[in-house]
Amino acid sequence: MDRRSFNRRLLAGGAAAAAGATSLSLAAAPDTASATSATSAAADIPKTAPAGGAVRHLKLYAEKLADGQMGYGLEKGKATIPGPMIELIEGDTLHIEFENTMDVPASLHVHGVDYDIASDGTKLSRSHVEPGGTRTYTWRTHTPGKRKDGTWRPGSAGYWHYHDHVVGTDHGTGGIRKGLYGPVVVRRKGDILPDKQFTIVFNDMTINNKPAHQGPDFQATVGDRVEIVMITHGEYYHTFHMHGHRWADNRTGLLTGPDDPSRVIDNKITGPADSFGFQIIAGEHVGAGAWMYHCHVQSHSDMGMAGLFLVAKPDGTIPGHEPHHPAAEAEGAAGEHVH
Ligand SMILES: [Cu+2]
Repeated sequence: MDRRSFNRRLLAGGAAAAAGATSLSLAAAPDTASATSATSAAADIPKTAPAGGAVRHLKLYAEKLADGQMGYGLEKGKATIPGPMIELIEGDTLHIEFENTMDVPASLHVHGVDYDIASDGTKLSRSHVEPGGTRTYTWRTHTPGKRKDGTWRPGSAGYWHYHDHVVGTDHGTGGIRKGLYGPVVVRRKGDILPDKQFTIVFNDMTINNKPAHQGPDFQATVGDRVEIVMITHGEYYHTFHMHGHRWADNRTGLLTGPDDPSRVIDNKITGPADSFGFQIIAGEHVGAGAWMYHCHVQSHSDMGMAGLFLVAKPDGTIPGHEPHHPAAEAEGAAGEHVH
């Protein structure tokens, strides 16, 4: 799928229930359609997140996949690994009607946002879901502000994630290992919105539960504002490295000005259940190409924890790149969220 149809798809997929939609994006909020309607590249003024405060609803399924793995999906039969991107703005509330279509108990547990103990998604709090069952989980978010005692209360904005907490063990070790995880992005009013989003999960020695040495690969066009959401799960510590692109090690990955003290990096250590995200301009100062991203623990990259960030010229070509796995690449090109 090329960049234009991707953007149209995001728009067309405004309602999570729309056929084929596998992400809950900001476009889902009726009053924010204009915020994501542009097919603009970074040369134009970037669109920003509107104010939050919406109450939203989502249906989410846990499913067994044909290969024995497990995934979350917005429609029956459409589960993916990672699960769908769930995007909110500080102040939003999200009710998720979660259906467990599998033959083992499962749940939905989230990091970073606010929830009552009834939405904890653990057996301990009896907030899991038996096979064939349904449960509504409610996630709330808030803006930053001052507490009555004068101290600062952080807002919910950040790059977070959700996962099963029940399959295999009471900590969801089996569910996470098999693919029951996904990204959550909570934005602050005024945050810059990306043209494209990709989720990269280092899960044990895999990336997105794919076989070693098989990506996943992601595709963009020079100038696209690309958002990477990076999550780690499993048993190991990793270092996430991207070739040719750098970001700021802060909440958004962006600098706010010339005096912003955030450190600019291209490599970050990350351990189980960590998550972070950032935006880059594809090919900025470096041009089109098959830019590698990988775990920089040497034995891990040697064992196949590597993929490609394919940055195409406006005419669609990627200099020097010959696809090794055309099928896998097509999937990567579409992104994990827009199948
Ligand atoms: Cu590693």
